[in-house]
Amino acid sequence: MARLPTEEVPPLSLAHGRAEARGALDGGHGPGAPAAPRSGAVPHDLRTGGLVLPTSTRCLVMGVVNVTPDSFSDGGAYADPDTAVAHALAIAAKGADVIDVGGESTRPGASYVDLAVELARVLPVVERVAARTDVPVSIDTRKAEVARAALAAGARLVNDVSAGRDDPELLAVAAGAGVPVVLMHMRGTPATMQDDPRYGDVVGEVEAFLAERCAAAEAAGVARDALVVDPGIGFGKRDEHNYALLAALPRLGRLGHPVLVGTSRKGFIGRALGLPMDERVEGTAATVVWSVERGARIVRVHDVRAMARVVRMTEALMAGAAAAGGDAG
Ligand code: HH2
Repeated sequence: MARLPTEEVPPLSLAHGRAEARGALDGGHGPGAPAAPRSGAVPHDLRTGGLVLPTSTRCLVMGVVNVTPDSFSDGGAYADPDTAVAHALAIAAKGADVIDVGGESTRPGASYVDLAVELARVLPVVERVAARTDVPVSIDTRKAEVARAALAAGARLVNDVSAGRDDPELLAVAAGAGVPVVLMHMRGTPATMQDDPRYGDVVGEVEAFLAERCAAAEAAGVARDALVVDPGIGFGKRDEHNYALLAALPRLGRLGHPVLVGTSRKGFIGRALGLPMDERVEGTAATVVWSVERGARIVRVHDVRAMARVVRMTEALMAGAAAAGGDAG
């Protein structure tokens, strides 16, 4: 049984933003509109199905819905479709700008999920969530067939951790539907990616990879202003690689596309703090502040209410600093 009936979910309008996300409940943002990120690069907005996702002006919150038995932080919690739908609607009400539905764990060591299994996991959830909220649904998949079916069921973005390499047809599917695509860097596959990852120059290699995958997506017909890039925190990286990439977000922003950052609850936070999965919310918050300040335009998170507030407060600080003329020290 769904835990959250439709009536409890407020009507949402992306173009105008939600009351809480816009600060309307407490009198607004304070110092004014969010400041441009430190990189100085202003990424484009994302458009999908008549909606504008305002990535040129603020950092969006992508909330995670894992319809899987084995995801690294919440495996099994939302494997039942009713529970997954209720969770998706709940995170929409808590401030998610995008709801990312996935049916295949990409945790280190995870094995491939059959097409039929993945379809059976995600489709009923995408269909029901898309019918019950205006918050756009993104489909987190490496398979063209899953993307195609999810888009037909109402999804409005595609999030591919393989950046169109596992199934090149996926880019053509996104192009045909005219939807934004997240292209993420990963070394190898989830099954092998943490086997002794090494780079000569991790930032340069990830940057070159993302530029090449953007070109491949454009060659497949995806519009330039539909592309989102993601350094793939934890995907074939040691801690030192994750830290280097997080430090280099302004440089990745200069690729000219919104940068998505997914640090939520990941292992490097646990190792830095010596804390288990269920105690990483503060560590995640620190990475979200860091990422927003360095130009991330989408953060992919599990703890949506808390991280939506962290994003808004960080943007208020940035706008306040800009209004005060920058560094006061
Ligand atoms: N991280 C995960 C899954 N999908 N997509 C993007 N674009 N960026 C990420 O960093 C990213 C992602 C891993 O998190 P989660 O979905 O919670 O775990 P699992 O893959 O085990 O389902």
